[in-house]
Amino acid sequence: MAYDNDNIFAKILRGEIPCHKVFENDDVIAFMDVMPQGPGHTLVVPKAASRNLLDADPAVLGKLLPLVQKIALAVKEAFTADGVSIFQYNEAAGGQSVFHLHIHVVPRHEGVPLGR
Ligand code: DGP
Repeated sequence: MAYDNDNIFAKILRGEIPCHKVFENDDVIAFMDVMPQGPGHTLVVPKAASRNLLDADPAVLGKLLPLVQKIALAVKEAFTADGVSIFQYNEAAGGQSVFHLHIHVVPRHEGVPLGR
C-alpha cells in the first residue's frame, strides 16, 4: 500500500500538529504517545517516509535501532523502570493504526501488569 502524506505522524514531522518531543536528530524524532500504555510511553519515529517496517529502507532501519536503544535507556532511567517493552505493528491486520513507521518504547516495572 502507498504511503499517505497526511497521516498524523507526517503532520507532526512537518510541525503541523504539536507533540511532546523528547528527542530529535537528523534521522528521527521521539515524542510521548497520547494514548500511553503507561507513564513514559514514547514513540520513536524515523523522519524518512515509510508506512511501517515492511516497506522501510534498510539504511533507515540501520540507523533506527541504535537510536531506539539510546532512547530506551534514557526512558528507563527517567522513569526508574525495571525493564522496557519495545514493539511495533505492521498494517491494520498487524495492529497498526498510524501508517508511518514508529517504534513503541514503554518503561515497565516489576509487579505492574503489561497493558496489552
Ligand atoms: P500503532 O499504529 O497501533 O502502533 O499506534 C499508534 C500510536 O500512536 C498509539 O499508541 C496512539 C499514538 N497516537 C495516535 N495519534 C497520536 C497523536 O496525534 N500524537 C501522539 N503523540 N500520539 C498519537
